[in-house]
Amino acid sequence: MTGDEPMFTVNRSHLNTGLRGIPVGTCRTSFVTPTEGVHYCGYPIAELAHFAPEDIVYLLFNKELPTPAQAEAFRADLASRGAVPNSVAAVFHTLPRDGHPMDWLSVGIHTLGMLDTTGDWQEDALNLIARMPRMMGLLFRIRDGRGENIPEDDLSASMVHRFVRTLDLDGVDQDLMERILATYLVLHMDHGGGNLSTFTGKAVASGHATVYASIAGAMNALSGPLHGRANQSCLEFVLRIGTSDPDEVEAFVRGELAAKRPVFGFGHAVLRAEDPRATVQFALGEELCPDDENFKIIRTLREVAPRVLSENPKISNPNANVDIASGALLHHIGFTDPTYYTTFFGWARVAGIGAQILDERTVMRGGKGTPIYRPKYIAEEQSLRHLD
Ligand code: AMX
Repeated sequence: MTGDEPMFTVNRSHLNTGLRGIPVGTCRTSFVTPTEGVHYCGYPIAELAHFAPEDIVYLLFNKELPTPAQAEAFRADLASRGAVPNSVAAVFHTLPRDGHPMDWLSVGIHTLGMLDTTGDWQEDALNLIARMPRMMGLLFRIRDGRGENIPEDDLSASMVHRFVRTLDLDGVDQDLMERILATYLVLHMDHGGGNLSTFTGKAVASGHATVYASIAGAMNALSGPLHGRANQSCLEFVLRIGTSDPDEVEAFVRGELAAKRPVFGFGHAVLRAEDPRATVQFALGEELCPDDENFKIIRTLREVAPRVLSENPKISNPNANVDIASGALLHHIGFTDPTYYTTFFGWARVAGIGAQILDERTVMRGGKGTPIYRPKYIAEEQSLRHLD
């Protein structure tokens, strides 16, 4: 294929559709297919689900899974970058406690950037990834009013362990929490080049704003209810159902559809089968918490909702999406407030967005990088006029 062959024809009907389906660039970290969902650097996500998050960060940045020696060296590299300055906690103490956790996350990333930006795309992306676990733990604790007596960070530990250790919640099974969070992070790290938060992060970076400013912008994009915050809405939906009785769940689903409300956790813009990330999390739930009340509800929903949704031929995919199961699992391990859920999604995405920013800034166009984003907008209802 030559560089000048047409790939796509833009018609007037494509305008004001949010660039939906219009090719704008290439992505080296992941792609999504209708049946196998997201693939990271070619590997279907189902094959990667049980890797350690650090190995998948390595994959996204290096495009190959690490050998054992490379994995060990990469963990040591992250450990050397992970220290979070005390002033991050000081800034968190000044924030409104009822501010949304995603706004806290964005402020936290900006704060890290103000304290220590090197200006090197790779250094800054890896530094931010290494600092996320501690920053996330501080965010949860201080927003919850538990800002005192925070355990010291252990930089040599895994990313997930550092978060769980900082959080130091009473009465929870920390091993279970680590297992579920590790899988959650791996499943959510990347999802192609054009999803809103990734696109936003790359767009901000294209003007040579810092990695921190770019990823804080991406987190703001992710916070919207039509994007990352859907996982918060999903668990709120499950809690509203409140029963795993199939007849009652079916009546609830039909009631939501009749009221023109979405059946959360089902449907997808690209996938045409159950999202493998949902399948992985259902299997994890069957193994780890089969009797959890919310898990029982989503198990019933998984049976009932696709059947009911398929009655409407307009719905392209009646099957479960990634968000159906993650909330029930997070709730089971002690995260009972769904307003925090999107911060886990954001934490994971820092890796994919960071890797994509690095590719766009240092690899694309033979290393020159993608130029500053400037799509064309066509003037509407603006005939030329002059002041009399
Ligand atoms: N419940 C109710 N209606 C649904 C539906 C669902 N689960 N899934 C699709 N539809 C409706 C759409 O709203 C649309 O209606 P319209 O023609 O009146 O606008 C019609 O069916 C056709 O939609 P589609 O082509 O199948 O999907 P889409 O690309 O327009 O939307 C999505 C995809 C995810 C927004 C939609 O399936 C939805 O709203 N699902 C419920 C909310 C949810 O779970 N969101 C999390 C998505 C996971 C993710 O991507 N992070």
